[in-house]
Amino acid sequence: MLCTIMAVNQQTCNSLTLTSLLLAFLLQTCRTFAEELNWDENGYVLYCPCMGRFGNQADHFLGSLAFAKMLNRTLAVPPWIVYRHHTPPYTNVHVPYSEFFQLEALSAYHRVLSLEAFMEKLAPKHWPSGQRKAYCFETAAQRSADKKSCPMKDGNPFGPFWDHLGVEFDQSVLFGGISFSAHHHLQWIKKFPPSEHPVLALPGAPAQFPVTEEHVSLQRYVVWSDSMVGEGEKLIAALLTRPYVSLHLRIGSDWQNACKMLKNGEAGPHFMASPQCVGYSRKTALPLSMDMCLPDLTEILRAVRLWVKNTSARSVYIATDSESHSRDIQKLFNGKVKVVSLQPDSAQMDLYILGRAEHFIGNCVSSFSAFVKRERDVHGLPSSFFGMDKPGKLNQKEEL
Ligand SMILES: Nc1nc2c(ncn2[C@@H]2O[C@H](COP(=O)(O)OP(=O)(O)OP(=O)(O)O)[C@@H](O)[C@H]2O)c(=O)[nH]1
Ligand SMILES: *[C@@H]1O[C@H](CO)[C@@H](O)[C@H](O)[C@H]1NC(C)=O
Ligand SMILES: *[C@@H]1O[C@H](CO)[C@@H](O)[C@H](O)[C@H]1NC(C)=O
Repeated sequence: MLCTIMAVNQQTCNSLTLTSLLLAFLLQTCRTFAEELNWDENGYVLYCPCMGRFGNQADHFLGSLAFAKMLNRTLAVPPWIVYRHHTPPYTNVHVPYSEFFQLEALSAYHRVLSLEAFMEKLAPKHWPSGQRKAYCFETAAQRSADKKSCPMKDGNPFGPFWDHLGVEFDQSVLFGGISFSAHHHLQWIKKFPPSEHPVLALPGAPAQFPVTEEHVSLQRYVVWSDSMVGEGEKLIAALLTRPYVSLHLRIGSDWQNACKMLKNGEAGPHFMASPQCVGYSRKTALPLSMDMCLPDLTEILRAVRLWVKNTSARSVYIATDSESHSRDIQKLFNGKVKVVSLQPDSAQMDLYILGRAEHFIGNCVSSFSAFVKRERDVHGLPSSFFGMDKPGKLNQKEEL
Protein backbone atom coordinates (compact mmCIF):
# COMPACT_ATOMS: atom_id res chain seq x y z
CA MET A 1 0.00 0.00 0.00
CA LEU A 2 2.72 2.44 1.04
CA CYS A 3 4.70 1.36 -2.00
CA THR A 4 1.80 2.00 -4.35
CA ILE A 5 1.30 5.51 -3.03
CA MET A 6 4.98 6.25 -3.50
CA ALA A 7 4.98 4.93 -7.03
CA VAL A 8 2.22 7.38 -7.95
CA ASN A 9 3.97 10.22 -6.20
CA GLN A 10 7.18 9.58 -8.04
CA GLN A 11 5.64 10.54 -11.40
CA THR A 12 4.52 13.89 -10.12
CA CYS A 13 7.86 14.69 -8.56
CA ASN A 14 10.19 13.86 -11.43
CA SER A 15 11.47 17.39 -11.84
CA LEU A 16 12.72 17.57 -8.28
CA THR A 17 15.92 15.61 -8.32
CA LEU A 18 16.35 15.40 -4.60
CA THR A 19 12.79 14.21 -4.09
CA SER A 20 13.21 11.67 -6.85
CA LEU A 21 16.34 10.35 -5.31
CA LEU A 22 14.62 10.05 -1.98
CA LEU A 23 11.67 8.29 -3.55
CA ALA A 24 13.92 5.97 -5.48
CA PHE A 25 15.55 5.06 -2.22
CA LEU A 26 12.19 4.48 -0.57
CA LEU A 27 11.01 2.41 -3.52
CA GLN A 28 14.10 0.30 -3.22
CA THR A 29 13.29 -0.21 0.43
CA CYS A 30 9.77 -1.21 -0.55
CA ARG A 31 11.12 -3.73 -3.04
CA THR A 32 13.42 -5.18 -0.42
CA PHE A 33 10.44 -5.65 1.85
CA ALA A 34 8.36 -7.18 -0.92
CA GLU A 35 11.19 -9.59 -1.70
CA GLU A 36 11.31 -10.68 1.89
CA LEU A 37 7.84 -12.02 1.49
CA ASN A 38 8.85 -14.33 -1.32
CA TRP A 39 9.06 -17.88 -0.11
CA ASP A 40 12.56 -18.83 1.04
CA GLU A 41 13.53 -22.20 -0.42
CA ASN A 42 16.03 -22.55 2.40
CA GLY A 43 13.20 -22.73 4.89
CA TYR A 44 12.17 -21.11 8.14
CA VAL A 45 12.64 -21.39 11.88
CA LEU A 46 9.59 -20.72 14.08
CA TYR A 47 9.57 -20.90 17.86
CA CYS A 48 7.69 -19.80 20.93
CA PRO A 49 9.64 -17.60 23.40
CA CYS A 50 7.95 -19.68 26.03
CA MET A 51 10.58 -19.52 28.79
CA GLY A 52 10.73 -16.69 31.26
CA ARG A 53 10.03 -13.03 31.03
CA PHE A 54 11.70 -10.36 28.93
CA GLY A 55 15.33 -10.89 29.94
CA ASN A 56 15.10 -14.63 29.39
CA GLN A 57 13.30 -14.17 26.08
CA ALA A 58 15.95 -11.71 24.91
CA ASP A 59 18.80 -14.10 25.77
CA HIS A 60 16.97 -16.83 23.87
CA PHE A 61 16.34 -14.53 20.96
CA LEU A 62 20.05 -13.96 20.34
CA GLY A 63 20.75 -17.69 20.31
CA SER A 64 17.79 -18.35 18.03
CA LEU A 65 18.97 -15.72 15.59
CA ALA A 66 22.35 -17.46 15.46
CA PHE A 67 20.67 -20.86 15.03
CA ALA A 68 18.62 -19.66 12.06
CA LYS A 69 21.73 -18.20 10.46
CA MET A 70 23.67 -21.41 11.05
CA LEU A 71 20.99 -23.36 9.15
CA ASN A 72 20.61 -20.54 6.62
CA ARG A 73 16.86 -20.50 7.29
CA THR A 74 14.84 -17.31 7.60
CA LEU A 75 13.97 -16.58 11.23
CA ALA A 76 10.29 -15.87 11.81
CA VAL A 77 10.77 -13.42 14.68
CA PRO A 78 8.16 -14.11 17.35
CA PRO A 79 6.29 -11.48 19.33
CA TRP A 80 7.43 -10.91 22.92
CA ILE A 81 5.24 -12.54 25.53
CA VAL A 82 4.37 -9.99 28.20
CA TYR A 83 2.70 -11.32 31.31
CA ARG A 84 0.05 -8.91 32.47
CA HIS A 85 -1.54 -10.79 35.29
CA HIS A 86 -1.98 -7.87 37.65
CA THR A 87 -3.28 -5.28 35.22
CA PRO A 88 -5.84 -5.50 32.42
CA PRO A 89 -6.26 -7.55 30.31
CA TYR A 90 -4.99 -10.03 32.96
CA THR A 91 -3.66 -12.38 30.27
CA ASN A 92 -0.54 -12.73 28.17
CA VAL A 93 -0.01 -9.94 25.70
CA HIS A 94 1.85 -10.75 22.48
CA VAL A 95 3.81 -7.66 21.53
CA PRO A 96 5.23 -7.57 17.97
CA TYR A 97 9.02 -7.45 17.94
CA SER A 98 8.88 -4.18 16.01
CA GLU A 99 7.03 -2.36 18.72
CA PHE A 100 10.20 -2.34 20.82
CA PHE A 101 12.93 -2.89 18.23
CA GLN A 102 13.62 -2.39 14.55
CA LEU A 103 13.00 -5.57 12.61
CA GLU A 104 15.03 -4.17 9.70
CA ALA A 105 18.15 -3.78 11.86
CA LEU A 106 18.30 -7.58 12.21
CA SER A 107 18.64 -7.95 8.46
CA ALA A 108 22.22 -6.70 8.65
CA TYR A 109 22.96 -10.05 10.32
CA HIS A 110 20.48 -12.45 8.77
CA ARG A 111 17.17 -12.86 6.90
CA VAL A 112 14.18 -12.33 9.14
CA LEU A 113 10.51 -11.53 8.96
CA SER A 114 8.01 -11.26 11.75
CA LEU A 115 6.16 -14.41 12.71
CA GLU A 116 2.94 -12.45 12.27
CA ALA A 117 3.89 -11.60 8.66
CA PHE A 118 4.84 -15.23 8.08
CA MET A 119 1.39 -16.31 9.24
CA GLU A 120 -0.43 -13.66 7.29
CA LYS A 121 1.46 -13.64 4.01
CA LEU A 122 3.21 -16.99 3.64
CA ALA A 123 1.48 -19.60 5.75
CA PRO A 124 -1.84 -19.67 3.85
CA LYS A 125 -0.07 -20.89 0.72
CA HIS A 126 3.12 -22.53 1.95
CA TRP A 127 2.31 -23.79 5.45
CA PRO A 128 -1.43 -24.41 5.26
CA SER A 129 -3.38 -25.85 8.15
CA GLY A 130 -3.57 -29.60 7.93
CA GLN A 131 0.14 -29.72 7.08
CA ARG A 132 1.69 -28.10 10.10
CA LYS A 133 4.43 -30.16 11.68
CA ALA A 134 5.86 -29.56 15.10
CA TYR A 135 9.48 -30.49 15.86
CA CYS A 136 10.68 -31.38 19.33
CA PHE A 137 13.01 -33.51 21.42
CA GLU A 138 11.87 -37.09 22.04
CA THR A 139 12.17 -36.31 25.74
CA ALA A 140 9.66 -33.47 25.41
CA ALA A 141 7.20 -35.75 23.60
CA GLN A 142 7.47 -38.25 26.46
CA ARG A 143 5.19 -35.98 28.43
CA SER A 144 2.31 -36.35 25.94
CA ALA A 145 -0.43 -38.99 26.27
CA ASP A 146 0.77 -41.07 23.29
CA LYS A 147 4.42 -40.19 24.02
CA LYS A 148 4.81 -39.21 20.38
CA SER A 149 3.37 -35.71 20.24
CA CYS A 150 5.22 -32.46 20.73
CA PRO A 151 3.74 -30.47 23.60
CA MET A 152 3.33 -27.38 21.45
CA LYS A 153 0.21 -26.01 23.06
CA ASP A 154 0.23 -27.60 26.51
CA GLY A 155 -0.46 -25.03 29.18
CA ASN A 156 0.49 -21.38 29.48
CA PRO A 157 2.17 -19.62 27.67
CA PHE A 158 2.33 -22.33 24.96
CA GLY A 159 -1.38 -22.59 24.15
CA PRO A 160 -2.18 -18.87 24.13
CA PHE A 161 0.90 -18.15 21.99
CA TRP A 162 -0.05 -20.41 19.08
CA ASP A 163 -3.74 -19.58 19.51
CA HIS A 164 -2.82 -15.93 19.10
CA LEU A 165 -1.26 -16.84 15.74
CA GLY A 166 -4.12 -19.16 14.81
CA VAL A 167 -1.96 -22.27 14.65
CA GLU A 168 -2.93 -25.88 15.32
CA PHE A 169 -0.30 -28.56 14.82
CA ASP A 170 -1.16 -31.64 12.80
CA GLN A 171 1.90 -33.85 13.17
CA SER A 172 5.01 -34.23 15.28
CA VAL A 173 8.55 -34.92 14.21
CA LEU A 174 10.82 -36.03 17.03
CA PHE A 175 14.56 -35.80 17.34
CA GLY A 176 17.24 -36.67 19.87
CA GLY A 177 20.99 -36.75 20.35
CA ILE A 178 21.34 -33.31 18.84
CA SER A 179 21.69 -29.85 20.36
CA PHE A 180 21.22 -26.34 19.03
CA SER A 181 24.92 -25.56 19.19
CA ALA A 182 27.27 -25.21 16.24
CA HIS A 183 28.69 -28.70 16.95
CA HIS A 184 25.56 -30.20 15.43
CA HIS A 185 25.33 -27.92 12.44
CA LEU A 186 25.71 -30.69 9.87
CA GLN A 187 23.38 -33.08 11.69
CA TRP A 188 20.59 -30.52 11.51
CA ILE A 189 21.10 -29.97 7.81
CA LYS A 190 21.22 -33.70 7.11
CA LYS A 191 18.27 -34.58 9.31
CA PHE A 192 16.03 -31.73 8.22
CA PRO A 193 16.81 -30.58 4.68
CA PRO A 194 14.57 -27.62 3.83
CA SER A 195 13.22 -29.40 0.76
CA GLU A 196 11.50 -31.93 3.02
CA HIS A 197 11.22 -29.85 6.18
CA PRO A 198 10.65 -26.27 5.08
CA VAL A 199 9.25 -25.00 8.38
CA LEU A 200 10.97 -25.99 11.62
CA ALA A 201 8.39 -25.04 14.25
CA LEU A 202 9.70 -25.56 17.77
CA PRO A 203 8.01 -25.47 21.17
CA GLY A 204 10.79 -23.33 22.66
CA ALA A 205 13.77 -21.29 21.54
CA PRO A 206 16.55 -23.22 19.75
CA ALA A 207 19.03 -21.63 22.11
CA GLN A 208 20.60 -21.80 25.52
CA PHE A 209 19.93 -19.78 28.60
CA PRO A 210 21.88 -17.76 29.47
CA VAL A 211 23.08 -16.64 26.07
CA THR A 212 26.43 -18.19 25.14
CA GLU A 213 29.53 -16.02 25.02
CA GLU A 214 29.81 -16.24 21.24
CA HIS A 215 26.31 -14.80 20.76
CA VAL A 216 26.50 -11.91 23.23
CA SER A 217 27.65 -9.52 20.53
CA LEU A 218 24.52 -10.16 18.43
CA GLN A 219 22.97 -7.60 20.74
CA ARG A 220 24.25 -4.98 18.27
CA TYR A 221 21.47 -5.94 15.88
CA VAL A 222 18.80 -5.38 18.53
CA VAL A 223 18.11 -1.70 17.95
CA TRP A 224 15.37 0.25 19.69
CA SER A 225 12.40 1.28 17.57
CA ASP A 226 11.91 4.94 16.72
CA SER A 227 8.91 5.17 19.01
CA MET A 228 10.87 3.77 21.97
CA VAL A 229 13.74 6.18 21.28
CA GLY A 230 11.33 9.10 20.98
CA GLU A 231 9.48 8.33 24.15
CA GLY A 232 12.62 7.40 26.05
CA GLU A 233 14.53 10.53 25.12
CA LYS A 234 11.54 12.65 26.05
CA LEU A 235 11.43 11.09 29.51
CA ILE A 236 15.18 11.44 30.03
CA ALA A 237 15.07 15.10 29.04
CA ALA A 238 12.10 15.79 31.28
CA LEU A 239 13.16 13.85 34.37
CA LEU A 240 16.93 13.59 34.49
CA THR A 241 19.94 15.86 34.40
CA ARG A 242 23.10 14.50 32.83
CA PRO A 243 25.37 12.99 33.77
CA TYR A 244 23.21 10.34 35.40
CA VAL A 245 23.89 6.97 36.98
CA SER A 246 21.29 4.22 36.46
CA LEU A 247 20.68 1.24 38.72
CA HIS A 248 18.72 -1.95 38.41
CA LEU A 249 17.43 -3.17 41.76
CA ARG A 250 16.37 -6.82 41.41
CA ILE A 251 15.41 -7.34 45.04
CA GLY A 252 11.76 -8.45 45.10
CA SER A 253 10.48 -11.51 46.93
CA ASP A 254 10.88 -13.92 43.99
CA TRP A 255 14.49 -12.81 43.69
CA GLN A 256 15.11 -13.17 47.42
CA ASN A 257 13.95 -16.76 47.08
CA ALA A 258 16.19 -17.37 44.08
CA CYS A 259 19.24 -15.98 45.88
CA LYS A 260 18.58 -18.29 48.82
CA MET A 261 19.86 -21.07 46.61
CA LEU A 262 23.18 -19.30 46.50
CA LYS A 263 23.22 -18.83 50.25
CA ASN A 264 22.39 -22.53 50.80
CA GLY A 265 25.14 -23.61 48.45
CA GLU A 266 22.62 -25.09 45.99
CA ALA A 267 23.94 -22.78 43.29
CA GLY A 268 27.53 -22.28 42.17
CA PRO A 269 29.13 -19.26 40.52
CA HIS A 270 27.22 -20.02 37.33
CA PHE A 271 23.73 -19.05 38.37
CA MET A 272 21.28 -17.69 35.77
CA ALA A 273 22.85 -14.67 34.02
CA SER A 274 25.98 -14.61 36.20
CA PRO A 275 28.49 -15.69 33.51
CA GLN A 276 28.30 -12.07 32.37
CA CYS A 277 30.30 -11.06 35.42
CA VAL A 278 32.06 -14.16 36.77
CA GLY A 279 33.13 -15.28 33.30
CA TYR A 280 31.74 -17.91 30.92
CA SER A 281 34.27 -20.61 31.64
CA ARG A 282 33.27 -22.90 34.48
CA LYS A 283 36.90 -23.61 35.26
CA THR A 284 37.92 -20.03 35.79
CA ALA A 285 34.64 -18.52 37.03
CA LEU A 286 35.05 -16.01 39.86
CA PRO A 287 33.05 -16.59 43.03
CA LEU A 288 29.49 -15.28 43.10
CA SER A 289 28.85 -13.41 46.33
CA MET A 290 25.54 -12.71 48.01
CA ASP A 291 26.01 -8.98 47.31
CA MET A 292 26.11 -9.78 43.63
CA CYS A 293 22.82 -11.66 43.76
CA LEU A 294 20.90 -9.68 46.34
CA PRO A 295 22.60 -6.44 47.37
CA ASP A 296 21.49 -5.11 50.74
CA LEU A 297 20.93 -1.42 51.37
CA THR A 298 24.51 -0.93 52.56
CA GLU A 299 25.91 -2.34 49.32
CA ILE A 300 23.40 -0.40 47.22
CA LEU A 301 24.38 2.88 48.89
CA ARG A 302 28.10 2.08 48.67
CA ALA A 303 27.96 1.40 44.94
CA VAL A 304 25.75 4.39 44.17
CA ARG A 305 28.03 6.73 46.12
CA LEU A 306 31.09 5.40 44.32
CA TRP A 307 29.72 5.82 40.80
CA VAL A 308 27.92 9.10 41.39
CA LYS A 309 31.24 10.46 42.55
CA ASN A 310 33.15 8.83 39.71
CA THR A 311 30.92 10.34 37.02
CA SER A 312 30.07 13.59 38.85
CA ALA A 313 26.48 12.57 38.32
CA ARG A 314 23.72 15.09 38.84
CA SER A 315 20.94 12.54 38.90
CA VAL A 316 20.27 8.88 39.58
CA TYR A 317 17.70 6.70 37.81
CA ILE A 318 16.39 3.67 39.66
CA ALA A 319 14.64 0.76 37.94
CA THR A 320 13.26 -1.76 40.38
CA ASP A 321 11.15 -4.88 40.61
CA SER A 322 9.87 -3.78 44.02
CA GLU A 323 11.01 -0.87 46.20
CA SER A 324 13.30 1.87 44.93
CA HIS A 325 15.10 2.97 48.13
CA SER A 326 14.97 6.43 46.58
CA ARG A 327 14.69 8.21 49.94
CA ASP A 328 17.81 6.59 51.31
CA ILE A 329 19.67 7.36 48.11
CA GLN A 330 18.49 10.95 48.16
CA LYS A 331 19.66 11.32 51.75
CA LEU A 332 23.08 10.02 50.78
CA PHE A 333 23.67 13.15 48.71
CA ASN A 334 21.85 15.63 50.95
CA GLY A 335 19.39 16.32 48.16
CA LYS A 336 22.16 17.53 45.79
CA VAL A 337 21.54 14.72 43.35
CA LYS A 338 18.14 14.25 41.78
CA VAL A 339 16.82 10.74 42.35
CA VAL A 340 14.18 9.41 39.98
CA SER A 341 12.28 6.15 39.90
CA LEU A 342 9.62 6.09 37.24
CA GLN A 343 8.32 2.55 37.73
CA PRO A 344 6.81 2.61 34.25
CA ASP A 345 4.14 0.28 32.97
CA SER A 346 6.54 -1.02 30.38
CA ALA A 347 9.67 -2.81 31.54
CA GLN A 348 11.22 -1.87 28.19
CA MET A 349 11.09 1.83 29.06
CA ASP A 350 13.15 1.07 32.18
CA LEU A 351 15.60 -0.85 29.99
CA TYR A 352 15.89 2.06 27.60
CA ILE A 353 16.61 4.62 30.31
CA LEU A 354 19.06 2.28 32.09
CA GLY A 355 20.89 1.83 28.81
CA ARG A 356 21.44 5.54 28.17
CA ALA A 357 23.05 6.52 31.49
CA GLU A 358 26.66 7.68 31.88
CA HIS A 359 27.14 4.69 34.20
CA PHE A 360 24.98 1.63 34.90
CA ILE A 361 25.02 -0.53 38.03
CA GLY A 362 23.27 -3.82 37.38
CA ASN A 363 22.51 -7.14 39.02
CA CYS A 364 24.95 -9.76 37.77
CA VAL A 365 22.52 -12.67 38.13
CA SER A 366 19.60 -10.99 36.37
CA SER A 367 19.02 -11.38 32.65
CA PHE A 368 17.11 -8.10 32.78
CA SER A 369 20.35 -6.39 33.83
CA ALA A 370 22.23 -8.46 31.25
CA PHE A 371 20.22 -6.92 28.44
CA VAL A 372 21.32 -3.45 29.54
CA LYS A 373 24.95 -4.51 30.03
CA ARG A 374 25.16 -6.03 26.54
CA GLU A 375 23.60 -3.00 24.93
CA ARG A 376 25.95 -0.63 26.75
CA ASP A 377 28.95 -2.73 25.74
CA VAL A 378 27.89 -2.37 22.12
CA HIS A 379 27.99 1.41 22.53
CA GLY A 380 31.14 1.48 24.64
CA LEU A 381 29.31 2.73 27.75
CA PRO A 382 30.58 1.65 31.19
CA SER A 383 28.72 -0.72 33.53
CA SER A 384 29.39 -2.35 36.86
CA PHE A 385 27.48 -4.71 39.14
CA PHE A 386 26.52 -4.60 42.76
CA GLY A 387 29.26 -6.47 44.59
CA MET A 388 31.60 -6.11 41.62
CA ASP A 389 32.80 -2.67 40.60
CA LYS A 390 34.98 -3.94 37.80
CA PRO A 391 33.25 -6.74 35.91
CA GLY A 392 35.47 -9.76 35.56
CA LYS A 393 37.75 -8.64 38.37
CA LEU A 394 37.31 -9.66 41.94
CA ASN A 395 36.85 -7.18 44.78
CA GLN A 396 38.70 -4.35 43.17
CA LYS A 397 36.78 -1.66 44.89
CA GLU A 398 37.60 1.78 43.64
CA GLU A 399 39.38 4.08 46.01
CA LEU A 400 37.91 7.51 45.54
N1 LIG B 1 9.85 -2.34 34.98
C1 LIG B 1 10.72 -3.16 35.57
N2 LIG B 1 10.49 -4.47 35.58
C2 LIG B 1 11.39 -5.28 36.17
C3 LIG B 1 12.55 -4.78 36.78
N3 LIG B 1 13.25 -5.83 37.27
C4 LIG B 1 12.56 -6.92 36.96
N4 LIG B 1 11.43 -6.61 36.30
C5 LIG B 1 10.40 -7.51 35.80
O1 LIG B 1 10.77 -8.82 36.17
C6 LIG B 1 11.12 -9.58 35.02
C7 LIG B 1 12.35 -10.41 35.36
O2 LIG B 1 12.48 -11.44 34.48
P1 LIG B 1 13.60 -11.49 33.35
O3 LIG B 1 13.53 -10.25 32.53
O4 LIG B 1 13.49 -12.75 32.60
O5 LIG B 1 14.96 -11.38 34.10
P2 LIG B 1 15.61 -12.03 35.40
O6 LIG B 1 15.94 -10.84 36.25
O7 LIG B 1 16.72 -12.90 34.97
O8 LIG B 1 14.54 -12.79 36.18
P3 LIG B 1 13.82 -14.21 36.15
O9 LIG B 1 13.10 -14.37 34.86
O10 LIG B 1 12.90 -14.12 37.30
O11 LIG B 1 14.90 -15.21 36.28
C8 LIG B 1 11.36 -8.58 33.92
O12 LIG B 1 11.13 -9.07 32.64
C9 LIG B 1 10.41 -7.47 34.27
O13 LIG B 1 9.13 -7.78 33.80
C10 LIG B 1 12.75 -3.37 36.78
O14 LIG B 1 13.74 -2.85 37.29
N5 LIG B 1 11.82 -2.61 36.16
C1 LIG C 1 21.26 -19.07 2.03
O1 LIG C 1 19.93 -18.82 1.66
C2 LIG C 1 19.76 -17.78 0.73
C3 LIG C 1 18.28 -17.51 0.54
O2 LIG C 1 17.56 -18.67 0.34
C4 LIG C 1 20.46 -18.16 -0.56
O3 LIG C 1 20.32 -17.12 -1.51
C5 LIG C 1 21.93 -18.43 -0.27
O4 LIG C 1 22.56 -18.89 -1.45
C6 LIG C 1 22.08 -19.47 0.83
N1 LIG C 1 23.47 -19.56 1.20
C7 LIG C 1 24.10 -20.72 1.28
C8 LIG C 1 25.53 -20.67 1.71
O5 LIG C 1 23.56 -21.79 1.03
C1 LIG D 1 35.99 6.35 37.16
O1 LIG D 1 36.15 4.97 37.05
C2 LIG D 1 36.87 4.55 35.91
C3 LIG D 1 36.78 3.05 35.79
O2 LIG D 1 37.16 2.43 36.99
C4 LIG D 1 38.29 5.08 36.04
O3 LIG D 1 39.06 4.68 34.93
C5 LIG D 1 38.25 6.59 36.12
O4 LIG D 1 39.51 7.08 36.33
C6 LIG D 1 37.32 7.05 37.25
N1 LIG D 1 37.13 8.49 37.14
C7 LIG D 1 37.17 9.31 38.19
C8 LIG D 1 36.95 10.76 37.91
O5 LIG D 1 37.33 8.90 39.32
